[in-house]
Amino acid sequence: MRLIDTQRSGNAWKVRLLARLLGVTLERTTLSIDAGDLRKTEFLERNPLGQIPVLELDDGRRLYESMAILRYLAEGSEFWPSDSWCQAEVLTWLSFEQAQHMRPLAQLRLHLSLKHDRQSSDADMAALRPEALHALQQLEARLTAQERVGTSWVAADVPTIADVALYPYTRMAPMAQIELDVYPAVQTWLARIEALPGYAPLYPGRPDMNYATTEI
Ligand SMILES: N[C@@H](CCC(=O)N[C@@H](CS)C(=O)NCC(=O)O)C(=O)O
Repeated sequence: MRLIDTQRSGNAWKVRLLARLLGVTLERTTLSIDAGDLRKTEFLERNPLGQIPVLELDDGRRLYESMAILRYLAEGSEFWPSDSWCQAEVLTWLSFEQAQHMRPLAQLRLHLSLKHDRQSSDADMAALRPEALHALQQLEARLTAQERVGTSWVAADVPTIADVALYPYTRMAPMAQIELDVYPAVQTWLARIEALPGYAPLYPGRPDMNYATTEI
């Protein structure tokens, strides 16, 4: 299987992280958003939605959208529990990640730390900040509630694809100019994910570069 990604994408990081946690080897084609690779016909033929990550199966089929890719890769593992109630809980938190969490955090990171084309005081950035804070407060509340019932993870009593999906943009929140100090349960959870066997940082073998801005 081949993953089409970019080095800095949090959505692609989810897929590389899960693959490493599962011990699955993915070939990689790493593109550059800055160089316009995602607007080229060759890429748009692979994903008409024009976004990475894309997973290419050995038989030529392609999957896009990180949630769908995580679900596919996790089949048969604890990261996609077999119990239907647990599956529904995982879907709840995957949906939260896509609808409320990823967009404000990713947009703030993109403009304030990668493109440097906005100030935090600009109207669009200022509007995103409360959305991002609200999402982190929701995650903190969920993890605190889970701890009360003796569970360390977002959706189940084992790590699932919901934890994997929520990890990258939470970890990179400081690049969105949001500090994580006021979210103790979130910080403990991040450390727990980083202690899982197979944990993959954003840049291979370089956990010190999780906030790096270079495309290489
Ligand atoms: N909902 C999608 C979002 C994917 C996404 O936003 N990808 C970004 C990189 S992190 C991208 O391809 N951006 C380029 C663009 O939208 O032009 C997913 O979860 O996979």
